Amino acid sequence: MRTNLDNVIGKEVLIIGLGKSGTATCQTMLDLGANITVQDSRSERDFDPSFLNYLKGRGVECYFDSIPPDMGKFDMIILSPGASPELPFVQEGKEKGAEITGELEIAFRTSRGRFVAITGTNGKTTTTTLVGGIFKASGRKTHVVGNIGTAAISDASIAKEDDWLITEASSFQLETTKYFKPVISAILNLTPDHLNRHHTMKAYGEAKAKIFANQGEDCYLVINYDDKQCFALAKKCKAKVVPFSRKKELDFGCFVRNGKIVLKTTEEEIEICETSELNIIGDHNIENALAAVAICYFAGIDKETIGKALTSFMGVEHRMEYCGLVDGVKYYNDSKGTNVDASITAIKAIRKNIILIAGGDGKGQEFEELVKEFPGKVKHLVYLGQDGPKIAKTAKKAGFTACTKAKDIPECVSIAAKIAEEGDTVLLSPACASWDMYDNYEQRGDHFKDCVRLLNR
Ligand code: UMA
Repeated sequence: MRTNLDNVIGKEVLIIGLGKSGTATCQTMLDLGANITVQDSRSERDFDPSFLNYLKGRGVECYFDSIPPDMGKFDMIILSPGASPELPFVQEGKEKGAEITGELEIAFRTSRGRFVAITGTNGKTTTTTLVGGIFKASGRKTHVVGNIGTAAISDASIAKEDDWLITEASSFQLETTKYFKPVISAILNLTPDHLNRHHTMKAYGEAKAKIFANQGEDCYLVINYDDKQCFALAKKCKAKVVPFSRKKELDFGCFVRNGKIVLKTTEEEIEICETSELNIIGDHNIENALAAVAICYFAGIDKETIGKALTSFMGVEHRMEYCGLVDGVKYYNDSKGTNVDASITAIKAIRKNIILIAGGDGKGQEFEELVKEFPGKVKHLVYLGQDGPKIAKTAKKAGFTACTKAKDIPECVSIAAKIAEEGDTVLLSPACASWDMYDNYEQRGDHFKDCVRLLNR
């Protein structure tokens, strides 16, 4: 276990949010001997009674849909990623002396394992899965954790010195870090997202840049050379910077030359594989592959293992996931396309004749950029959810009138199936979070796939 946390015995710790992160954090902090209070904005009846009994049995004080009356009593407040540090009662706790921190930071402090952390607006899950797969193929003891689904803290304390925690890190998780220091970090790209939480691009970029804030010369930062706004973050980095580029040959870093993925250092230049050997489609996936190659190379994995694992990788569920062919129409589930940039990337990966299903919780985004991608690509927009009408309004303003409203995913699929002709592609890529209609994007994607399966009957 790392320092900084061996002194929590008897300390008053408030954990905010009892989802995946909060529940696992609660378990870890109980094991470490802290006095725990939990707070969740949901009401008590939303939780499993046996779980609540367990908490009460272990002396945990619970506040559901209410706030602890004495915010001055806490030494530490641990936020779940979904909870903002700006919450007024969190600010009050801070003013009264509590340390404000988050689940990823606590995971780092409680773990002996080595962290690789991957962030960026898009591609995090694919790259994290890919890196995890390459690490596993190399025989390293690997935990694939973080925003991808398993809270890092769930595996943190069981990881040994030789274990690797391949961590997908969101801006929400990074925002509350203080000592977090991955051996290798990566920033894949930077485009607007989560602006309702971070308010400005500057603040969002700063949250992402915390991934390398504690890294020194013994560490690596892998970063997208082609994305100017992203690459600019590296100026402040003390780690060795390893750029990757899909567009330009580099003197040092990972890049594409004559259709081959090449890694070049001061000592050697190696060819990993042809980009045509990748099973994941689109330019963005070449970028994810370049980042993964750089991360794995600097973790000491040999080129054969990297090349073999890379070319056998089949992609990630809910991310441009092929769901089948019905009446000559291809269906793709990109429910993980929860922001404009992700959906633009999805549209770009398909050649033409797209029936796009989009909408949901837009998180304060504007949709002009999304709509700019429609000409020559999108035939029809089927929109749903809280911000679907905003997308349609933006499209109509730009002269794209082929828009149909649907009340839910089944109706979207049925409308899209009616409109689509042989050779077309139906693409669920909402450009929005799912939170207005589902618990998460996985549920939304699963529902979409179920609806597509029913079309086959
Ligand atoms: N809650 C509060 N107050 C708040 C906000 C939430 O009490 O102000 C409560 C909710 O009522 C709920 C709990 O907190 O009971 C949920 O906590 P959470 O939203 O932090 O969700 P977790 O279940 O802990 O899942 C989180 C990540 N969720 C978010 O960042 C919103 C998961 O990423 C991640 O997989 C998981 O930790 C494990 O690391 C999901 C996500 O949507 C996939 N991430 C965003 C994205 O990818 O765009 C960042």
